[in-house]
Amino acid sequence: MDKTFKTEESTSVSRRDFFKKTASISAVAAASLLAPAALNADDPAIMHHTKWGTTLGDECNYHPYGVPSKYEHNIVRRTSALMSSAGDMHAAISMTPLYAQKGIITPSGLHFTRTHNGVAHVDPNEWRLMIHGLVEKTIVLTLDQLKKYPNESVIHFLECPSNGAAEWKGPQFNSVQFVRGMMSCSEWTGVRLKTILDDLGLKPTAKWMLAEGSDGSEMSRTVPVEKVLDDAMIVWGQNGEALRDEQGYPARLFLPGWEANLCVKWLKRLEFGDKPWYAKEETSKYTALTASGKAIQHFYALETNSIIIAPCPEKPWTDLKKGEMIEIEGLAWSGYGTVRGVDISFDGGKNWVEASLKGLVLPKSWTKFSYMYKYEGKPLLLQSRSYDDSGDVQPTVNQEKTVVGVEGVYHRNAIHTWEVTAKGEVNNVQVRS
Ligand SMILES: Nc1nc2c(c(=O)[nH]1)N[C@H]1C(S)=C(S)[C@@H](COP(=O)(O)O)O[C@H]1N2
Ligand SMILES: [Mo]
Repeated sequence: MDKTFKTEESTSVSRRDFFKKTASISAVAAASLLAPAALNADDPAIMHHTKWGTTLGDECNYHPYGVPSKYEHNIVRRTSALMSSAGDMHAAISMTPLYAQKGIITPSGLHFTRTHNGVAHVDPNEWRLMIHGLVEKTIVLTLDQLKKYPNESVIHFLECPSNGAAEWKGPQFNSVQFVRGMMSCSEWTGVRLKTILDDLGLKPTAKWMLAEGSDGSEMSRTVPVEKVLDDAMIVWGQNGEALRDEQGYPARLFLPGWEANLCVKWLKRLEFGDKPWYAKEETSKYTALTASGKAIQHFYALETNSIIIAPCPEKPWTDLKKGEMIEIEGLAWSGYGTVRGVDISFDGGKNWVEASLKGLVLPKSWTKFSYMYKYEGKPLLLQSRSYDDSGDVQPTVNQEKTVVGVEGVYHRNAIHTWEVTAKGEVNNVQVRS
């Protein structure tokens, strides 16, 4: 029997009538909101029984650990030989498909991954964490012992400080995944380092902490003790389950808002000292050469940034059509605090309108922004510009260039531009002013 629906006039109509009704409702909606696809009452996809509606489905537990629909097979991380050590995929980076991002949580299987010596597969029974140096009590923790500390869950982005670096001297890739995909956002679960240190006792002379990984790269970075005692964590949970191997299973360092490079994976050792260690990754790398020839060292938090993910070259929807209402959507974030707002420009930065923030607006997290726009079939230079509660605003390419020069590849947060052509195609371009 047909289900009945109440219309605005409050009359009862059959299911078929309902489809006719929607036709007239759509005409109104087209003018005010989105232009829906033309209604085709004879569309076989809606008029006939489907294969899946007339056969038995799979048993409910056919995948004890679920996987995405097979029709989503194209939504994957991607690598580029250009962002690897001479094409070797052990020292490489794979990027998150931002064009397919829903909400602010990246599915764990799509978290961007950076490895300097390949993905380590650590046996949790053999994993140990040593904490020593300028502490009253040295300890070696098993994973079980670590997890006995009270835990917290927090939502934060993680971003490689060279995200977008390939773009710096001009557009390289016609893809949002390659332009900004060295970042993801997750719910992380673990213990605050302060909680452990309250237990061990930090000596007053301790000013720096060395974190060292157990993988072949022995990734090590030094962290100022202020950050350690503020919001630094050792995390073992990601989006409701254990960390993925790629993200440092069974436990990694997590420094909210700071360069992902500092968030040492497959963590093995924390040592407290009175001066920085000047490890390889904080001398030859992860410093910023400025125009004067001097490099900036010890800059950690990632500046406010944003990127439009719809529209983008990967076409999250089909081609833009003249007269269509579209929802311009993007991600904004700041390692210094909370995103306060995002402006959108359609003319390469001459004029700006304010987008709205939607969903959760959290510190050091991705924040979604949105703007409803009627596409008139004219070429656009589409930009977003975020600002945060620390007072920072995203600079233009030229403004950033005067401060940090052109050589450095880290902490690039200049305003990004998509060109929308009169045909509705979206291209990666650079507007400098
Ligand atoms: N032990 C270890 N930790 C590491 C790395 C590594 O190669 N080994 N890469 C670092 C870099 S450069 C980045 S950008 C982040 C990436 O974290 P993800 O792979 O979880 O996204 O991990 C950091 N921590
Ligand atoms: Mo990185």
